[in-house]
Amino acid sequence: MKRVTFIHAADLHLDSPMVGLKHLPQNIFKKLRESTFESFSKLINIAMMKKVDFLILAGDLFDAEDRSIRAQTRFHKEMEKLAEERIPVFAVHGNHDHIEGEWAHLPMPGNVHIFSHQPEMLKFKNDHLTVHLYGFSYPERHVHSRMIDDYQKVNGGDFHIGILHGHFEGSSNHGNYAPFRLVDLKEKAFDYWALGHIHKRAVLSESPPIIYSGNIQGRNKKETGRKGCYLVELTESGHSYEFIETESVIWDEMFIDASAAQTFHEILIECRRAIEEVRQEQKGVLLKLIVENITLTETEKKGIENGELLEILQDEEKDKESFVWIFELDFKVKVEWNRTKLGNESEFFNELFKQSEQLEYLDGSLSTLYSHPTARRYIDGLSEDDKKILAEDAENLLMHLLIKSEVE
Ligand SMILES: [Mn+2]
Repeated sequence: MKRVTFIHAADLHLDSPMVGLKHLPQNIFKKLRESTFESFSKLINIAMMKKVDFLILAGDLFDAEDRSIRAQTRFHKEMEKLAEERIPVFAVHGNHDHIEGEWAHLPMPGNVHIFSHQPEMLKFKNDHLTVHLYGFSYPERHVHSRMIDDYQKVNGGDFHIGILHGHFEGSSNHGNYAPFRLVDLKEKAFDYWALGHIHKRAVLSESPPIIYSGNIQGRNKKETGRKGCYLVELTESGHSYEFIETESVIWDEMFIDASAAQTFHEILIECRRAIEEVRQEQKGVLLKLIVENITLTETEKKGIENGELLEILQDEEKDKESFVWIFELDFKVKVEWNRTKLGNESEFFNELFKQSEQLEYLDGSLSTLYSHPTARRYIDGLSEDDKKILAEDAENLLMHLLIKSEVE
């Protein structure tokens, strides 16, 4: 039976600078700075261990248009490992590493096949079968046209695989590049679609598999959870795929319910328990910890408010190899209020609750930020859920301040 196996990965963003994280302890920052390379090495090891027929990289191999020499050298080395095992690589460039960028060109090893800037078909061949792979590389950063329309199936292959670095229409506001709809991909009647661009992995379709593999390493607090690649097998009778982790540092978020804790010490113990729960062997974890429903007395609470709790927890982790570093500690004191009662009693609260339910005013408040020429290049738009959370947080913050000042 004809059978082909391959690894699908995307959005390596090699040598991501990890902006704004330099304040971390040196060993943690170093691990983070190396993390894109480390996860890439893991990916290559998986490809070799599984003895796949080839590797697909669906764009954004490098983080920036200037492709650091360091990133290119490391990329080259990993590719040579695959060359020794006779594993070819099929890759496209995405919006982050488009062909026009200004960079010192290091030649690609012979086993790496890069698609040109018009959709084209490249062949993989062995003694038993032929696979047709289709793709294109970004000639420049902004490709807004529907490149999918130029993908043409070429008969004669045993399997057909599409590679596309682009935006799934309707999914988010995330850079609307080379947009496509699901029906566009399905119409092509390929056996697999290897997608790149969106960093959160997603299976858009089961049959044929249409998959965003996500990035191989999270690069900021928004890119939480497990990161990796897909190991795929296609046969004449069907297909299977499996997600495999590659990340070396995990970004995570955790909530602790502190309503039962009566002392500072009990909260500290709860935090330590949470830390052990997320700790990963051989990996680092960057954790946002949210301690909710705090009911401590003012004296017991002081150590949380003045930063001592965070300091203790960080101090315990800073020299560990498999660290859990809390980069943000939020705490919420349990304050209860009756919305209906307060609203009826006072016009002020009535107005406040009404405002916090109207999300439209947020657009106005944020418009300066979103129209700022530099800022807008780096930030995504807010979803309805994001807005709701923002409004709720604002209401909570206000209520805490108001109720606190009433008590004092
Ligand atoms: Mn990307």
